[in-house]
Amino acid sequence: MSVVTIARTGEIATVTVDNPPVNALGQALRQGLWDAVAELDADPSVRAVVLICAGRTFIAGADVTEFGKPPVEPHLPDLVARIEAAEKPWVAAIHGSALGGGFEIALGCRFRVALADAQIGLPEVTLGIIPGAGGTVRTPRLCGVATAVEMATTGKPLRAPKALAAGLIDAVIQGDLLEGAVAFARAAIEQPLPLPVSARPIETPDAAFWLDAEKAVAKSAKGAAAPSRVLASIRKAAEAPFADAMNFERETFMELRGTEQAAALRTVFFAERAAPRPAALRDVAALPLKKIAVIGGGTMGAGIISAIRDAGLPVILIERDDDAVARGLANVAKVFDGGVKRGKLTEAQAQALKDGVTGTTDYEALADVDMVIEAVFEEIGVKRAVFAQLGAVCRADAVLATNTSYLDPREIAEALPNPDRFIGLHFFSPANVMKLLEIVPTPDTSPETLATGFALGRLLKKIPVQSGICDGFIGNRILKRYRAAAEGLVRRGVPIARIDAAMRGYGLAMGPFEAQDLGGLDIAFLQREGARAKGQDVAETLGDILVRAGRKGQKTGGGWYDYVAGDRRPQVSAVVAELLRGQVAPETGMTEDEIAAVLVGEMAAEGQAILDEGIAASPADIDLVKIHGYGFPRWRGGPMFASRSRI
Ligand code: 3H9
Repeated sequence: MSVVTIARTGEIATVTVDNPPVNALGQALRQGLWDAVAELDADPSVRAVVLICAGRTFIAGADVTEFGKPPVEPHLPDLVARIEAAEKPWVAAIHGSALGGGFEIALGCRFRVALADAQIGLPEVTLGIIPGAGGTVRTPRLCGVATAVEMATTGKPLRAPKALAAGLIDAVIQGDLLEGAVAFARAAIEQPLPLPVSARPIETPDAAFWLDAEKAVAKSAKGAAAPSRVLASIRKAAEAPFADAMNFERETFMELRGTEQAAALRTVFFAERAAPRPAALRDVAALPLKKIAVIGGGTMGAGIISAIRDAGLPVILIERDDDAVARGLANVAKVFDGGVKRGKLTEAQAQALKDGVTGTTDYEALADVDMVIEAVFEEIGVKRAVFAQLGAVCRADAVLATNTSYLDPREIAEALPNPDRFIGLHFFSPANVMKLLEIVPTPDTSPETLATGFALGRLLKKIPVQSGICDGFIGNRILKRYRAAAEGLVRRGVPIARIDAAMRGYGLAMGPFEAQDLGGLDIAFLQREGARAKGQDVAETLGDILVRAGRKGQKTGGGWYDYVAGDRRPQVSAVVAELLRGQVAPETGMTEDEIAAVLVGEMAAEGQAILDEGIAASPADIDLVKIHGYGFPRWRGGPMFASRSRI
């Protein structure tokens, strides 16, 4: 079947694109559109053309799977120019998303109309590239340079009403898109036509504007190359003739397409889309999820409840007494009130989200829930007691999940009569924000229960990654090795502050020591102490020395660094130097690049061990864990990708 079909309603022709799943602009589609322009130009009965798409979306962009291969004709910039130069005006009728090359096609059309919930955007920077078919050159001619810079440097799409206000589209269609677009086209051909977008004027901001924009982009890009390159391309559009700017854009696009960063971001793009639907579970039906309960309303429980409410499901919160219920509900309310403060929610929306949470101490309330997620204190006895009660009151098919981060789920499930519906679901704090969800089945977990864990991940718009059982699962196990390696460098004489600076320079938001000061050194310390108490041979760490001296991080006024009250900026600590004296070699001259190479190499080595043991299914899964749970820079592709391509 052809990916492009043409129909005629009187003097308006309709070109329909049907190239599932997202109408990406592969070669066949580009050729089909090219031929359609020629055919309709040659048809004297046609006065205007509506371009519309079948399926869930308008053209979602270039076909990313083609990026690793040599470009094949017709090239996208030529196709956009061909549509723009068509003898009949084309009207892009947008539903779903018009992104990247899809939006560039729409920019070649004389008019753009869209359904109210459609979105348009230039997400190329999220793939390590810039638009390559006029996106940076035509967009500012419609909406002005500032809006174009915002769109193209962040990659964030705009909804149709905002796009209309910005001048990027000509109308928002209510009701049937095709009917509305045909009516729009009929009216438009009775008026003088506007200029093609390429022929419209563009403003030229002064040097100060570009300086500010460059500073802002350098700050937010944190090492990613594409945002500053897309800015340069828009500047060229503002300062050079159209054709020169198009050449500049194309050259930049072609250069970036072949870079390591683009390859990394493409790999992550496809891994993120594959993760929620593992091949092994393709034929396994998940159990329906209509009502979920969470045990424990602390920070983690409240975050999980908020995430479930955001997905529209009612939640029951169970706590051990009325005061704890009240505190838990207040923790949830704080999350939604924060949304109001940040302008993300109206008061009414926040209230509706809060109203969907029922707090109680009565386990009998769980008789009809489909899933329970336990998020109580990380202590085996406490957790077992919870599951003993759940086993007694819940439906036999209800999925029972623990949010443990370090305990062995098999030991928690020992109290359960039918452990096939038991699973580990490890959320990351704040659970309503962090994308990662580690899914940890036990040997007893049924395929349906596992599939339901993934279904929850999809429902909550998380990145679910399956992990086998080991100390810390995938993410915290690698974190432990990373921190130990960072301490190893300190022992070898590398200053703490230089290690943190190296990892920030690498693209993480924080280095390993600053991060520990923020989260608290005591949690890991207590785990080590627990293991020691059980007779395990756990060597004394530098962190142990600090905790024993009362330095647990920012909350105690100091950890690896000192902190002045009310100021979160770390200050190099003479006290720490004194405490660690004798443990630390004289200062060595390791560069920041060398430091990052060592630490990322250690992460990758632990990742390889995790793969070898069958704890993770693929290097891509490990990379998703580090990117979405631990702030590893996305454009580096994750530690496994980065070490394969030798950082
Ligand atoms: C570009 O356009 C460059 C140009 O400026 C210049 C060129 C010269 N290509 O996300 P979903 C697949 S750069 C190939 O789950 P949703 C995806 O892998 C591009 N495949 O759907 C998945 O496959 P599978 C700029 C693609 O409904 C399936 O489609 N455009 C592409 O949740 C469904 O995807 C973008 O960056 C693609 N471009 O969301 C847009 N896109 O079923 C990227 C998706 O085998 N796409 N697939 O796992 C999106 O943001 C979302 O897919 C979209 C739909 C919002 C459209």
